[in-house]
Amino acid sequence: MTQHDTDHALKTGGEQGYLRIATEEAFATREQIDVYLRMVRDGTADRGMTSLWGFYAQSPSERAMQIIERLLDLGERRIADMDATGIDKAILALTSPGVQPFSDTHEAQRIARSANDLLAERCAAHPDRFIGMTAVAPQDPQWSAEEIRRGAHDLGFKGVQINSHTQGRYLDEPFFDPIFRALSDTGQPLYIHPGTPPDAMIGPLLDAGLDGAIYGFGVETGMHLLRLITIGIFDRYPDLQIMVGHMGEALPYWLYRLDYMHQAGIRSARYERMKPLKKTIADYFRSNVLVTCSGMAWEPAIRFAQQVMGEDRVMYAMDYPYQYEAHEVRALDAMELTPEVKRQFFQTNAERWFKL
Ligand code: 1DF
Ligand code: MN
Repeated sequence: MTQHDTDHALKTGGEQGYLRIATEEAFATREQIDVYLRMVRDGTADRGMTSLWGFYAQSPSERAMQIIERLLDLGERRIADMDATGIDKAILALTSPGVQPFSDTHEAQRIARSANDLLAERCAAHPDRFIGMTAVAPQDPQWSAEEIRRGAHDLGFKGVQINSHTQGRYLDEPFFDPIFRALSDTGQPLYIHPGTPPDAMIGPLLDAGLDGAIYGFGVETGMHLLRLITIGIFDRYPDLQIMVGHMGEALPYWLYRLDYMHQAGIRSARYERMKPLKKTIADYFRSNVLVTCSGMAWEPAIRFAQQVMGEDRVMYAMDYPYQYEAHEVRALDAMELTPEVKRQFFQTNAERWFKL
């Protein structure tokens, strides 16, 4: 294979010098989608869920129908799709927003728990292809902490995914601390996956069609990570690793300005919440943040993040089934990186940070 070959066959097995481990891969359960539909129809869904799941769960379009079908499969269909695009292993999580919008906390717990049980069973059936992340119901942090421990100790999961805000609340509130305590105790990474912005934020995004994966996901999730960094989450939990997709939700590109203005804000004591931290924001990105290229199969962005964060902190993700594109895998195979860095990107960084 030459460096610029972009029509090569995609095979699993590592003959190109690395396995491909995809780190932001989604599945759904029927009961989860049924609750989304119920909420959209009875008017209890927020505006973001009405936009996102009103579309995927009801649209007769080819995109929506295929995505629902693929989300619900944790067996042969998914493995065939992985084989066809050369994906050796998928790190799987309950699709966004998980159970986080459910107003009935017991229903949220029941559906998260049964999704975790199902995922564990499917991972055990395909141990060399599937790896799981625990789904939680942050509206009950203590229950979530116990589920994180069950995921790590009993179910064999390797991380925890939270789909950004929970009914408009952000993880920097002390209310959610039991979740960070459990992550710290189990040594597991937290993947903050996007969800649609809460009603307080979505207005001018939604009316322009910018609320979802095109842009609203990224700005809301990037803000969530910044809320955590600026409250000092990594001073409190120095070993915590937080992963974000979509090339860091644009934050690597912003690091210079973030640090300049953060420091100016601290010096002038403009905001009570904005306290001095042990490190700069850019330094936390080099010690506690990991990014994946989900949805952003774009060499310049990948190389930039490698440059500012380190080559050990940028990982491959496909975002199946939302971005199931063989040509993107080929384009990434053809990136002008040394064989060692390409292996880090596709394989060994994921092995290291998920402790596979
Ligand atoms: C979409 C994209 C939906 C991503 C997702 O989960 C998702 C989409 C509901 O295109 O609507 O995970 N994504 O991560 O880019
Ligand atoms: Mn995703």
